[in-house]
Amino acid sequence: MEETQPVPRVGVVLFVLKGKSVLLGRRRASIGESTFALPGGHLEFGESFEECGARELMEETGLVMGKADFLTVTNKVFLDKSKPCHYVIIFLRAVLADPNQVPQNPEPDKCDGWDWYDWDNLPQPLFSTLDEMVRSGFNPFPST
Ligand code: 8DG
Ligand code: MG
Ligand code: MG
Repeated sequence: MEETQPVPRVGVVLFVLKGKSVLLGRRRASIGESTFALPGGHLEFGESFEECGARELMEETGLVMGKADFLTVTNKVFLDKSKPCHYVIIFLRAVLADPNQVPQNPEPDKCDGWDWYDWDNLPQPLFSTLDEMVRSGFNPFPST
């Protein structure tokens, strides 16, 4: 059988914000195993970034996404894996449709659970791409 060449994939990842807190979960996945990461996943054919973000948030946390805004984009190659990966990641800032809704963990094979963490006191270790953003001074909160 013909070997398929690796290709870059597109992901949508969400900074879900509540007050001064952000939603994080500890990953159970080959990339970033045991690190705290944002909800998100792969863009599916025909989806807008917002549709992908809302679907991944629902699949991963059961939460309903409210208003979302584009924040930034990264282009990252993960070479340290047995199977190298290349991701273009679209980062959105989002709030919940209902700020009182509590996160669930419908994919326990992929995540230990979700919780809110104060931006000024983030848990460690953070997922590498998130860690790089935080260290560079990136701030997902609206400037007003
Ligand atoms: P899917 O099957 O549900 O479509 O995908 P997933 O299993 O939810 O994908 P994912 O690994 O959570 O996200 C896709 C890739 O996005 C991930 O392998 C690496 C990249 N990525 C970053 N930063 C972050 C982040 O903070 N959170 C998440 N979830 N993915 C991130 O570069
Ligand atoms: Mg997912
Ligand atoms: Mg995911």
